[in-house]
Amino acid sequence: PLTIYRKDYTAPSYLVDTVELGFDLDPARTIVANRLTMRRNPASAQREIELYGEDIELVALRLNGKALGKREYRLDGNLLRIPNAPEEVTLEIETLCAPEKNTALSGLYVSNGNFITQCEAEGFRRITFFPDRPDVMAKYTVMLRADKERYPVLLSNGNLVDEGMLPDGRHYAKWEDPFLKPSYLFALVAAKLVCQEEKFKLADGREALLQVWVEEGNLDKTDYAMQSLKKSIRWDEERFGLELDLDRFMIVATGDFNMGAMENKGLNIFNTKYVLANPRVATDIDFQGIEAVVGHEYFHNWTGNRVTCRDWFQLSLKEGLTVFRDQEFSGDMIGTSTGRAVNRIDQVRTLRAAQFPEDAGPMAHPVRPDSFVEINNFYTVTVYEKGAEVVRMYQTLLGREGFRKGMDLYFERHDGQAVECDDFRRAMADANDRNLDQFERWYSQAGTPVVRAQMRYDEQQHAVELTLSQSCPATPGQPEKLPFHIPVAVGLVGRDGRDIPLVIDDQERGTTTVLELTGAEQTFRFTSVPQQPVPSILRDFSAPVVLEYDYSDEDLLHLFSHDSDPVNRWEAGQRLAMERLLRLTEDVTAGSRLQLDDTFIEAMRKVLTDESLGPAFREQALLLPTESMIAEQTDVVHPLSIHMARQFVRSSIGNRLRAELLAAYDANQTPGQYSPDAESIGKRALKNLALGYLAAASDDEGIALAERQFDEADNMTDRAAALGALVHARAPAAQRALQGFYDEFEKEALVVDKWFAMQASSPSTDVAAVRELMKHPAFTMKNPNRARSLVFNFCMANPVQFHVPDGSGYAFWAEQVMALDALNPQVAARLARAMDRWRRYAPALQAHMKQALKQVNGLKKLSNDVREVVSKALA
Ligand code: B3K
Ligand code: ZN
Repeated sequence: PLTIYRKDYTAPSYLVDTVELGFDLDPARTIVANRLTMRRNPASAQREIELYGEDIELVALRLNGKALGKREYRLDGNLLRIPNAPEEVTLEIETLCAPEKNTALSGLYVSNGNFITQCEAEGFRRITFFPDRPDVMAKYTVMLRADKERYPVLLSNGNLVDEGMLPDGRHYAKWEDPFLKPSYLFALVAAKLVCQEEKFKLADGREALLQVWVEEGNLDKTDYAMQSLKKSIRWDEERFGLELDLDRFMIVATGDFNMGAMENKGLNIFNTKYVLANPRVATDIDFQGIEAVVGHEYFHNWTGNRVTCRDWFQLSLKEGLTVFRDQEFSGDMIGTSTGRAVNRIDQVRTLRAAQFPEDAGPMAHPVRPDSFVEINNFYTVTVYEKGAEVVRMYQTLLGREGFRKGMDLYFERHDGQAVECDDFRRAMADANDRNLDQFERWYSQAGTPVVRAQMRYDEQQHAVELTLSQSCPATPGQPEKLPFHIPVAVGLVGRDGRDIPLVIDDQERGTTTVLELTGAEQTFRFTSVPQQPVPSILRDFSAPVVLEYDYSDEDLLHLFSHDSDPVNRWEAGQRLAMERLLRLTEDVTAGSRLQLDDTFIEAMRKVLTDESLGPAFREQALLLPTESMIAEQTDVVHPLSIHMARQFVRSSIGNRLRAELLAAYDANQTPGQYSPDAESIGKRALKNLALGYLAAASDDEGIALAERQFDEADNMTDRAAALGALVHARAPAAQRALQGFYDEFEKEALVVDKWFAMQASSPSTDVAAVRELMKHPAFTMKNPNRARSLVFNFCMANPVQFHVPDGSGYAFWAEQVMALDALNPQVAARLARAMDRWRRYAPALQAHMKQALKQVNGLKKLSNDVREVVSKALA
């Protein structure tokens, strides 16, 4: 397959002014008429018109009214070229496609009888021939025609300008989008749907019509999405002065969707998972996910749509920035400072559990990649989550106001344009009169930097010298790295647990200050420090780095009890736990007796019983690092040892903190009507964490509690937590509960997904059991949510069974990747990544993994998507 390089970018040869699309929608045979007005791009030396088309049949092609003969254009693979075209051109293109055969869910497809589109990144070319690249922005008019009874609702981007009846029971709707947009933001929906709608007053007094469209029977699950949309609109007005620019904003939910949601202009299309919720079927985490994703897609309207990407290498320009915006939105919606911290801790956890491993593996790439084979493989945690950290660092360096100034300048300069990550960085620098040249390395260098800190206390001078040094491991194609510009937020915690006021160069710097590490090594000197402090470094996780500091247990316990920065307070607990988990993992492998010290248990007891801390924070503090996080810290990974070590700590906590856990369980009940507010969510989280630990202990009381909770709970959060506890503890009641759960929720697809997921990730579910589950009538590989719930969860969230010594888990993986690739390459390539870190496993496992990878790579007929992932893994 062909590798595409960022350095090879050239401007488009022709620009498109207007696009008129006509659709005659038919599942088997849809006719698309496309009328384009184009003109030569003065910025390009290229004279040929270049259009892309994929899996569509060209029926007719006319240029300035004249049909083009076979010799007047060339069609090689997916590229249609028209040489010698005049300066100004009107192209008329007629094509055919078969939406019902489109299992890749890219382009125009059918989901449960409804027409849906997904065009990002390169799906528009599966609808019509077009210069399908984000730097070609045009005005669209869309005419939809379809059978009225089967498809009563006809939607596209922008405003509805006309509708009416046609002969033979068909009807039409005409939509006009007043804004310039790239083709990847085009969307249409032709469907049998119903909507919840509302008029909403915007800051400038205009009224906008907001709609959430779902299948009949789901109108009882749209409230939260609608509320989240209204909150998002308000928040963007208030925090960034950005207003909704359309009279109408629509969200459509579909059950068949490759990812979470899509920000098409004025017509966001969502996976049902991020729209549908009520207390009966959705958990707290689902509610939070809806708020975040509704916000994310809405915020794209400015960061992504009004200002878009020049090319797909710049993807993080819109994604990193928009994730940062949705994170800030979620934080502001919680409001309280510990609430925000808990939110931040979740972000750190995601980064460590998913992005750090990616950055250390065969698919490592910079936030702005230099090359790719298949762009869909680069919608990654690096581009999204690390990209968001990079944006967050501007705010940390420039302050909130400085960041806002940078945003204002960015829009002032680039509204209506397709730009690069560098343009964003320049806006931040210029608006604040700062030099951010070195900061560019966050975009160009892959890998997680390691910051090593050392502290020296000078008793005579009452001064602290903090020496920070940085390095970054090699990544594919980047053997050497240059120093990054790293904001390191620091505080000094005194013996009394209070922050010591910071003084550098005779300047008072408050109790937390941001040090800027730009060299390979730098020393910062703090004066007026009366006693030797414990340093609290990287407060609020001020940069996406690994921090190394030789903390003693005593230091960590001190920070765990006193650090005024809640993120570092949590971090101290994680360090205490990680140290023990690593040692215990070695003990399991060596066959030594397992022991957990009182110091650790006492620290956990203290946090569990500290009423001054909110329940949400206590839950985070008591949550152990995940098995994948532990694996990342070991040289040779033995998944079973890690699992057993972690289970040992879990059951020890369950046994030794039994009374306190029971008390926390009782104290954090949330009687009365369910509400997904932060405080109640925190209480349920702590209560259910306690339940999990109690169920992992050796007596039966926890199990009995879980059974009771399962039977009595009136909301999905508590139901699912209880069921999970029963299943994971292999309780005798688990089977009955699973059956009851299925019977009750058989008709709720998203709950059936949970049912599969819970079993797939349970260490009692082996390969044979997964194969059995795949025969269940409710299972299908064609639906991405369902495939993820069972197959992905087994391969990615059940390390004990996936990594069984005989390699049967890997053989299963190979089989499923190949089967899925034939249906849906994008989704298959995601599953392919389960093998990313294969070189880190014990040699016997490695051999089996390599064989499975080779088996997939040996397939002649393989998508570029999967080919890129497996060949990079083997390289
Ligand atoms: N921009 C879309 C992602 C499209 C993925 C294409 N494979 C969703 C989002 O990030 O908001
Ligand atoms: Zn996005």
